[in-house]
Amino acid sequence: CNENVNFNYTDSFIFSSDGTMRILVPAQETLEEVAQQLSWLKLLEGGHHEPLDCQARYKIAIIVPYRDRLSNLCTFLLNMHPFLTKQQLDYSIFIVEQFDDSLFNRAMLMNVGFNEALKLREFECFFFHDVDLIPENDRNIYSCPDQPRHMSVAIDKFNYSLPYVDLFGGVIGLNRNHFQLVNGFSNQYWGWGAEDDDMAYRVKAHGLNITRYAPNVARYRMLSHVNQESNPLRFEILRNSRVRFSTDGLNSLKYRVESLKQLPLFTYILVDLSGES
Ligand code: NGS
Repeated sequence: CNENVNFNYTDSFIFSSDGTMRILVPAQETLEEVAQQLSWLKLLEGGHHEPLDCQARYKIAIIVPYRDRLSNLCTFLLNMHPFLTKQQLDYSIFIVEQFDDSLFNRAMLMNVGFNEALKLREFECFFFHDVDLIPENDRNIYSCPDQPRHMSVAIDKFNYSLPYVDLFGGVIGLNRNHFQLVNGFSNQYWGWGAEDDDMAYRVKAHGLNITRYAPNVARYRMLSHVNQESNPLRFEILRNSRVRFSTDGLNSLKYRVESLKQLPLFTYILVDLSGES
């Protein structure tokens, strides 16, 4: 398939000719309402879509770590499905929700999403995606990256400029081999912060490069939300992260799936992380 063709059913009310997208707002913040608003896309079970008239190059999994942000989730789904469908991708969206009461472990949830997605299908590329980031330009192509790609380069919250050169948070894309090569994310970061910096270190330590699209394309809006509780230990854990790359990650991941469901707009994985520390 050619990525990013014009829709036959061009929704010019969403996409303008210069690539800028108008961000859609759910009529009501319920999943049923969003599914209704997206019924024209003819999504398949589990939030899956593939082009009808051509073969997509890769099978792509969008992995979203999640807890208690229904409002953000509704807006995310309402905007991401038309955006990804327009790019003629073969993709599925996975929402990975933390079940236990421990501090949010974003990195571990993404490791779980990777593991569980691969049990369902041979995905070749993975986009690890915060639920509060909405792309604003449809030339920001979610194709399989040759090198790890930082997608959310220019966010409105940061005046559309990169806060620091090694930032590797928000939205990133890696192919399966590279994610396995770096042993996935660390499982050690409970609470907000530094797990993405740890991943940037992993990528570099394995001789890979972080790539980016131009900031006028890789633009995102950040939705409003209550901030996660931060991790006071993060600087300490990050300081000696290197010694743990090979022992802390996909190969030490422990969790229990409480529920796995193919819902109309996404595959839902509810997971208990509390067995791991
Ligand atoms: C850094 C954090 C990163 C975080 C980035 C942007 O300070 O994990 O800010 O955060 N690193 C440490 O705390 C060591 S943001 O404002 O986008 O939430 O991703």
